[in-house]
Amino acid sequence: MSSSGLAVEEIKSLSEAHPKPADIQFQYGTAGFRTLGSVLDSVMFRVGIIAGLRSKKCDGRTVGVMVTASHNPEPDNGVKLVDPKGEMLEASWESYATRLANATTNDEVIKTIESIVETAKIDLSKPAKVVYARDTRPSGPTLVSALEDGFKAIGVEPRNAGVTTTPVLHYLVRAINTKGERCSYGEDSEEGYFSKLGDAFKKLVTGRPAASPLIIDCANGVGAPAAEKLSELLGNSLPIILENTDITTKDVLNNGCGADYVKTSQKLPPSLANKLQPGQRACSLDGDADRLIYFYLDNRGAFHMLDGDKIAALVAAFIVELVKLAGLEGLIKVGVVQTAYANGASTKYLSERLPVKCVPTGVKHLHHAAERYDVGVYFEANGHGTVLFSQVTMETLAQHQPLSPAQSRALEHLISLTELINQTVGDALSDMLLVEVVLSYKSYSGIEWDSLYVDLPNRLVKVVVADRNAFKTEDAERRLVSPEGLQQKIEGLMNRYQSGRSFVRPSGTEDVVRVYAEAAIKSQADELAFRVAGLVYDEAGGDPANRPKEFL
Ligand code: 16G
Ligand code: MG
Repeated sequence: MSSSGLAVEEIKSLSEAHPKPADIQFQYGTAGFRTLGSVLDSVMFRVGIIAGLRSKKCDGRTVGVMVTASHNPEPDNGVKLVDPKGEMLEASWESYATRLANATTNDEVIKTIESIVETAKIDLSKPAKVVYARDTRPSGPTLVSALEDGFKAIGVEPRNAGVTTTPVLHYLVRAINTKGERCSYGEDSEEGYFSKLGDAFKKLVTGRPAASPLIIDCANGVGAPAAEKLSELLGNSLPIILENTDITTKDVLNNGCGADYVKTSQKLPPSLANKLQPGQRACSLDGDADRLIYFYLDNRGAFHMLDGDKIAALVAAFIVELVKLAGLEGLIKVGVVQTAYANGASTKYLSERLPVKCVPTGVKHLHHAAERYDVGVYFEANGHGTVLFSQVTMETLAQHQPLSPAQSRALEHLISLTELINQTVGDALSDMLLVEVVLSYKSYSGIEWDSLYVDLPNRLVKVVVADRNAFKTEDAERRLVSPEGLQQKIEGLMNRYQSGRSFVRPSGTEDVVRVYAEAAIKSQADELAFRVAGLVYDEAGGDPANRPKEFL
């Protein structure tokens, strides 16, 4: 042990085994570190150290580490940290993680750790506890051992949660840290998670007519074993048919299936073509089961998608109704948080009924904004979201004296919803149960749910540019401030289309600029998107010889 309190020699010798690739710069972005699994070894080792430091900083409370690349292709992998309440890592620590990941030599690794310890005022004598898990990617086991070396280097008491979903890991972190407390989040095990969800669901659907079978597309990922456990527990209370459950064959993960495939291609996963009956409900999870998209085929076999916006509309309206029925109107205010990607029709539908806030893309922005409501419903259009009940709301629910059996029932339902919903993070399985509860209460099929409002046709286009950082936005990413003058040009185009809306933002996860456009008719939405993409390409100095031919 050196005078700084670090086991310098031990860190150095372990670090030796996990050298940083010379030519790669890593960045802790909106979803943590994420790139090809084959280049992430040194990052994992160093994230193990950062996790230990974070736990020490949090007075020895348990933090979480999830090894996953979510909906990305199978060769990718990634890692993200979870703070003690089960939330995403505090933003200021993202830069510490980035700095340590990019230290070039062993000496620099030590120096960077020392500098983080000093800047963040970390007491190294505190204990460090970390719970960690991985998804089903083949690169997972090796990367996890690098992570474990990092734990060893900084003296972490590790707890391996094995192969599980991202939301389960978030749940575990919160459950471990609230164990034995009045605000205990539940039993700190995967079984505890499933029984919490399952019990709440069964309570909510008791006495309701039996549901017809729901198909779950598990993206050939970690959602498959998880959904299977859930399905066993639910028994007849929700008949489930699992599809895309192959977690051993190479290259099938997220390939032609899963929530991202459905949302981006706006198509049925081909593997479901002969399985999904007209009118039957189906949903897709992503590769780590924190995103959910529903869909169905109508009587003519046409595909209809029910995305995060539709989930938000369904759920928010239901909670507002229960709050009224429970006699809590005025005491509990429900609000919704969306991003610029929310379909204009959903924003219109929701704003006519309750307060709606728009924030920049990325779960942490939505989560924090939702915390400001008594009940905050947040969803990204891509299917990531949840509902947060504030501490005051939880107390209001616990203390409220209902004046009638109807009020009492509504109150019980609200309390069960707080158990059913994973309030730490968006959770595909928990959200799926939530949707199923509302559909059951409203006696809605997918068709009735879909008809709450009609989506404006929309189009998403990627533009590869030399420097995406040249694109800067304001007003929750709805307007560009740089490159100068481009926003005016975009608005000039938008105004030419009925219900036209378009915005441009640099991606936080890929080296591209994204263009979103919507308009009253599909061909116009496409045209607007490709025109704006063309403007962006030219403005960013794109080579005319390589200009994609669809850009107008
Ligand atoms: C990340 C975000 C997701 C966001 C997406 C946008 C988290 C956990 N995930 O996956 O919320 O929708 O990035 O990607 O925050 P983009 O910046 O490439 O468009
Ligand atoms: Mg995911």
